[in-house]
Amino acid sequence: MRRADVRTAMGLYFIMGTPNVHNQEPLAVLEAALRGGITCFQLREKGENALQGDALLGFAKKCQALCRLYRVPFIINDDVDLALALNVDGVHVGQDDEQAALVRKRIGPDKWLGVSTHNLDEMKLAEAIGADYVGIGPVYPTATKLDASVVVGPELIGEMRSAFPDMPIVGIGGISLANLIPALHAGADGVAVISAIASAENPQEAAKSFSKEITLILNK
Ligand code: TZP
Ligand code: MG
Repeated sequence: MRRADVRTAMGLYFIMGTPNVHNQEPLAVLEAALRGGITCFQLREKGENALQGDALLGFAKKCQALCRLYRVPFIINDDVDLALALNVDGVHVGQDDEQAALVRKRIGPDKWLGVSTHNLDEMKLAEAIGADYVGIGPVYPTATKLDASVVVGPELIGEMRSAFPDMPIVGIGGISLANLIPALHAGADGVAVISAIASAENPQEAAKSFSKEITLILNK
């Protein structure tokens, strides 16, 4: 790994937990997304009816196996114990989760560490503790994360990019095929989506359409 690989992986970053999938089989949705061309996957098992304990461990292992098959990095949201137990590729934490500096100590220097940021101060701190990438958002209104903070718009991505030219940045929140261009033009290395793929009637086609558009705009 290093920054070039992380930036490439940020291109089309799919995030999913079983509560984000309706009327389909979560693993089938993940495999469809992988076939459609996602470049990174984060297991974010949160909310009502979220899996726990052995059920979560079993599901995470299956996600990991699929990601390996498609050679896509597998990131765990928030759960450092699970990340270490499975020796996954990285951990993503928000501002309310276990302190990023502590997470870095626990996971060591090699696993990717992603941090959600909402302003320049959080970005500075993320950089200082050795984050490999930051998520910036919500770029647009989202119904997926009930406790999401205020909408920052693509403008914040632009500010963060100017201040931190080399930091891998992924925009998140309410991103769809109809509105991803401003986020990319503002300087993001890619977009992270939940519902645009997890709730799509055809997740493979949805991922494929995103992938095409992103490749076109970023020349990836
Ligand atoms: N963090 C900020 S917004 C968000 C998260 C996890 C939810 C993104 O979901 P969607 O469905 O792509 O808006
Ligand atoms: Mg979190």
